[in-house]
Amino acid sequence: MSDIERNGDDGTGTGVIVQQKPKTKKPAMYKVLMLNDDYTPMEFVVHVLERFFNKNRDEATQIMMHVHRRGVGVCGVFTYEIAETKVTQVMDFARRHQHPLQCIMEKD
Ligand code: TYC
Repeated sequence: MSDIERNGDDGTGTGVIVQQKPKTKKPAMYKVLMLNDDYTPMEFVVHVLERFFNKNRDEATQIMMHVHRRGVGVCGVFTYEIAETKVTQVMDFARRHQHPLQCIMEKD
């Protein structure tokens, strides 16, 4: 609804301010996705999910196996800045350990 309609302006240019539009907006959310590869050890992926996505061992194992079988899986959903930080942390950690693990973000 436009400001004019909400404020009761009937085309005469006069009206009553009923209520200001709430100014908060839900932030856009981004999925952080893990991609499968043939070389990263399963245990390393489980560790990444525990360390950076606060998953317990069972959840981490389920997500890792989903990625292993299906090729891609969701680690979590975050605001842009948090998602970007997670991706950077995972990619740096994987590179430091010389694993080809890939982590990406995509708009939810
Ligand atoms: N496919 C890997 C293996 O068989 C395990 C793996 C799972 C790698 C998930 C990456 O995101 C990944 N060792």
